[in-house]
Amino acid sequence: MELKLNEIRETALRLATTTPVTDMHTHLYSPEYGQLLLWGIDELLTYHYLISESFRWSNEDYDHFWSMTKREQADWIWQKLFIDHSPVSEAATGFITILQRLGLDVSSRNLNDYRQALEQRSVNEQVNTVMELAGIEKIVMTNDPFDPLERPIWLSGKGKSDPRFYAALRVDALLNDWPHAVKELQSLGYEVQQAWTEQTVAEVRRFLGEWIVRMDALYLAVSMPGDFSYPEEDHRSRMIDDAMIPVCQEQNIPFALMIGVRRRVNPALKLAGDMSMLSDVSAVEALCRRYPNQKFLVTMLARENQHELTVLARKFRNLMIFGCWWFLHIESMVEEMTRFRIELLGTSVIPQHSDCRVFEQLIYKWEHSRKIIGKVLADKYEKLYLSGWHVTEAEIQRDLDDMLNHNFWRFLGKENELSK
Ligand code: RAT
Ligand code: ZN
Repeated sequence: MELKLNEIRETALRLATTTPVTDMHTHLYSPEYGQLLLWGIDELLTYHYLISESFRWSNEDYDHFWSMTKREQADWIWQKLFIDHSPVSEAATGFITILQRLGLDVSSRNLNDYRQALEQRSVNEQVNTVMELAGIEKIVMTNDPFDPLERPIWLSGKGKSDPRFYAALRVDALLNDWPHAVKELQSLGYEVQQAWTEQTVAEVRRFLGEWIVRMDALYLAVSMPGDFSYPEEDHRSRMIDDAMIPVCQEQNIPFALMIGVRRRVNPALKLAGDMSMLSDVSAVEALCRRYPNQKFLVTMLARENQHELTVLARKFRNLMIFGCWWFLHIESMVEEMTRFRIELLGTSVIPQHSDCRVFEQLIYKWEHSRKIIGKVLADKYEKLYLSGWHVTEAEIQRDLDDMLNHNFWRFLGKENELSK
């Protein structure tokens, strides 16, 4: 049934906040992964986004901070960002959204009460509650065979025991730290060497193929610095051309590139010390042109790259842009990016991924973004209505299903996963 003008906004917002989501890039794990699955108040407060914000209010020695227990660090961050100042940043407001949605009394400001309330829950219970509250149906993890905590789980065959969780094979070291990758590959029994020999290429391919199969990985993923350039006479281009693309094609999976990070500009902040960096969109252009049958999932970290990248997606159907990544995952940027992506590409984008590291973050990251996506769509449907094009609720649902769920699986050629 066609919607009336005064029903459009309410319908778009309601459906945007309830449509089931596939979260196609996270750092979350299923409960089988034990300590790798982070959840609870202290993990939430020590999220690296909040760590870097807290240091702006303190001369605390970095090493002293890192020597504190997790609970002490959480107390310290709570004091700085929630008590001494108002929690108005995206990550701080997000923590408040989580408390509220979990039914905790935000106005009490009693951190120990919040801790106790969550500590009474089991991890399985919390995973179910959060997925239900956030409306998340499927979660794609980030999986690294070089991680000594993660590898044994895969080798014991338990890596993919929860059907709601999917794997993505992360290959940063192969592209960005080859000497380290060589050591890791050798220790796993692959006969590689520093020099790019035929045998090394064959062994890298064997490694990638075996781990894609073992993980049933949905895609190959890497984060790249902004100065990533392609094609070049360098290790990265050889690795991509000789090993990664051939294996992706054999296995029929996309290659995901997250471009524009400058790692550890302040090493003392550890994970919180990474910076964003302007990137060269023409590297992606060259890849899409050279490999028209290879699918690329791409996101970039600099705001300045977003428009050009969106235009590029108009030129290459093998390019799917996704998410508002990391420092762009703030309300003003999500709104700006969602609006011009829809204006340039219609609904043929994946507007958001969460990048969550702590399980309850799914609640705020998706709630904040869903509202913006609903608002931007409502503006467009209202405009259409005034021109005489009247959308139905079913059509709005179809559009949101595409953006929040189906586009990803369709791009992968795995629509069958949608009925699981
Ligand atoms: O968003 C983040 O938490 C970053 O630290 C990175 O993990 C980034 O998302 C990445 O996947 O490299
Ligand atoms: Zn990430």
